[in-house]
Amino acid sequence: MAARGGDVTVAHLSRAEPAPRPGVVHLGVGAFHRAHQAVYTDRAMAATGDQRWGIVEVAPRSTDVVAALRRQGGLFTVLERSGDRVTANVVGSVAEAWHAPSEWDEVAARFADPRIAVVTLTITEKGYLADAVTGALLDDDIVRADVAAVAAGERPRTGLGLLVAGLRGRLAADAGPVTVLSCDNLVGNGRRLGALVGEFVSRLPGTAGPALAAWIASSARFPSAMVDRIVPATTPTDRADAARLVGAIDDAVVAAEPFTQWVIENDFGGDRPPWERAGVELVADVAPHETAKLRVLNAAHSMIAYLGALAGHETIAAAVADPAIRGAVEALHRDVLATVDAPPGWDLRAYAASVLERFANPALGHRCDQVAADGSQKLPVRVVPTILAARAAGRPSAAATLVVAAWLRFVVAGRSDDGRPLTVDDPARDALRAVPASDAGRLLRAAAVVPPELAADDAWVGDVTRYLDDLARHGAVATTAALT
Ligand code: CS2
Repeated sequence: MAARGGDVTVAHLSRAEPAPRPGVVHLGVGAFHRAHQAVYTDRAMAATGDQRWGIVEVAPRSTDVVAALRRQGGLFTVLERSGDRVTANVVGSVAEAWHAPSEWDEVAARFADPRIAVVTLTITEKGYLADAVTGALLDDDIVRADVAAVAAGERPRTGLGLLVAGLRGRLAADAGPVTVLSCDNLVGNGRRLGALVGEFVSRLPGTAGPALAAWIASSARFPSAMVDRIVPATTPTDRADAARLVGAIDDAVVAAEPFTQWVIENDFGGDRPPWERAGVELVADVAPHETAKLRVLNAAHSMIAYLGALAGHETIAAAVADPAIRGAVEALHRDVLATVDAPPGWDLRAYAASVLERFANPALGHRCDQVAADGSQKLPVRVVPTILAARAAGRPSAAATLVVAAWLRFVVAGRSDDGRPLTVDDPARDALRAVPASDAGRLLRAAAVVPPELAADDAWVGDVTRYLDDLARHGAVATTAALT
């Protein structure tokens, strides 16, 4: 397809060389995946000439990106934005793209293909179908329907269901060992995914469950990983910049910050892409990296998103330039640094400072409401552990507590302090809005983001109540004064 751009006719990005051979299946074709794992895999293949690691993209729901990638022979552009500099790189690691709901047979065949050695996932926190506090697999209609679908050999609907069905097909085809690599922001993401797959499999009726469980125990690995790159949602400006810099229309373009990091626990079931040649760190234990990243970077991101949105800032960069919000983040970082161990070779103070610098990148245009989405899934992983660690050590955690209150205020009020409506996208929204807005105890029980012992701690709930009251009366900026 061609379109007129100014006086030149511009065509879609298209591939002249053959696509790499499929070696990786990826579930969840979002912007983050394209700017992160797909780039590392592209670089690893370019650095080594080993073309066996093409990515088979599987979209559990949306069709747009699948259609765009197909149209473009799998190619897409990653823009790097920093200050007023923007550069463009075309990424060639995508071999195929499939839409699971309408093309399940093709997807199942890829899982059962012996050339596939690794399955990666970016299905977001809520895609794990786990209770955010206990980590256990949910027992709701969605999970029950998917367990029944896998048992009947039919197409599952969730990412987790697709994975289990794929593993079952792999066992049936005797396609060999596989590594399942979670790339979502959860602590112990691989271990948790392995446990959730195990719970899912144990609910399969008859002998299917034990047989699959035994095969998974012998042939599948679930290493944990820390992933990091800020990748905002794509905008029309990104498409225009890609057209200008690459000279082609790109409907799958993504824009990211220059920084990128991937630390993977070195525990693979079989072969794998030569990712270390592209800058991936392979370590024996990734837990310290995950913990530090989630509590320093992601927790601060959430704080900035909620306080920023309430204070009327559209973007993370604008919010972190507000001295009141920056001061609150520095207070949060003091709480975090007092309770977190540095990963080997890291200087946590320098890390915290570098994170603030990355957030300040004005070229990203990262919207507060994007980071604010799904707080009920994110806070238990990134913010609540700091409150619990501080409590266990007899230390205060006012800043982390304020994040919980700001999230509640954001979801329940749905308006900025000057009355403008906010985009609130959170699975707990309706449950929270059914409870009186100032009743912290009931709100916390309605959303289950903190463990029961914290929700029953009157002193802590009293702190949340006071912050909620201050946020409602005086607004986000004035409330941060209590921290500094
Ligand atoms: C963000 C993350 O949206 C969010 O919740 O905190 O997506 C963040 O940008 C990445 O984890 C950075 O690696």
